Amino acid sequence: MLQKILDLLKEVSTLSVKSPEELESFRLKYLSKKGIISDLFEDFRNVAVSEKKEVGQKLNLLKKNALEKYNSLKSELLTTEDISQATDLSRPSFPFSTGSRHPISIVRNEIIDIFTRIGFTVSEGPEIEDDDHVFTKLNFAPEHPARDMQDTFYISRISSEDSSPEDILLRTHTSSVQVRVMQNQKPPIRTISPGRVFRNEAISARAHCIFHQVEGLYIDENVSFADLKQTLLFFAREMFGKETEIRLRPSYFPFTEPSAEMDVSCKICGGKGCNVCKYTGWLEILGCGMVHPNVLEACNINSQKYTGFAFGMGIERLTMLKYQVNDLRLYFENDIRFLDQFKTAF
Ligand code: 2NM
Repeated sequence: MLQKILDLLKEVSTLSVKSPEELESFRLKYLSKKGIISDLFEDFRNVAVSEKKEVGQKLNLLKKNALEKYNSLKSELLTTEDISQATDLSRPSFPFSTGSRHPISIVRNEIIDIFTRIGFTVSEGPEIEDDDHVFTKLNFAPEHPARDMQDTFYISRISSEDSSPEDILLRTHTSSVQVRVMQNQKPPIRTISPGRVFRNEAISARAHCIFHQVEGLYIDENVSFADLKQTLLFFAREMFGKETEIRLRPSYFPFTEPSAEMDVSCKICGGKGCNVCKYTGWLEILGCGMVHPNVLEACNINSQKYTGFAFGMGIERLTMLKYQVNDLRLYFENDIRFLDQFKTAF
């Protein structure tokens, strides 16, 4: 019996299987209730007392080795099976969730993309500014209401009576970036400045104290109002579709003369009138005009030699028109249920 066990030990250690069926026959042959090892334990009763110790040890060893062999053959089989049939190695390792861009970023990138295609660069500047760059150089009169504490967030204010060049504040528009560009670059200048701006307003569905703007500036010799019109028509058609019409209405801004507000034909109803355009067929999207000579001179640009146009638009407003999400607060709350809906955009 001892010899039989020793032979079996050798047999078990060299065995291998190629299929689940072979593995099952291995189990039945050695490890089942009617298997070889079980039989040997039956026979063990009849072993002479003097041999019991040695035979017992070897028999236990055989049982242990056979079990270990079974388990290792089983896991070997599972891995080879997985790789050869069950696993597509090109699949992602597990289901994962991709992030999404914020709708404001999507629309800002779209605006940047359109203007960079026609030669505009992108300029950035500080969010914390001084009175000079936000108001004075942009031809805002000392008593202009926009300078009021009710409209502007002041960080430090030297005098509450008059504006002082040392007043430090959060920019209320990104025109301040363009003042810096005009001071530091020579015409021709073609640039847009996207960025956050801050106004001291009560938060509601239609107003927020932080929002995003893109302002544009084009300065060269002989830049005319016709150039402004064609540039903005191009922009409107790229942004809203090639059938889009524009309309300019006279307006007023301190930094431009003449000034205008631009409407685009309503894409939702095709100009027939609907809820979105308040039954007018038109949507206001930006302000624009010819840069005021006072602004050019304040930034050391010769207003006899150079002219320019500028425009400014609110990104939130364009995003609302594009996605029909009409509560501004949704853009600032970063609720995953809101953001998730922009996954297919980029
Ligand atoms: C607007 C409307 C009209 C504007 C003006 C300038 C600058 F710096 F050149 F004077 N930048 N942006 C401008 C003009 C902005 O926003 C409604």
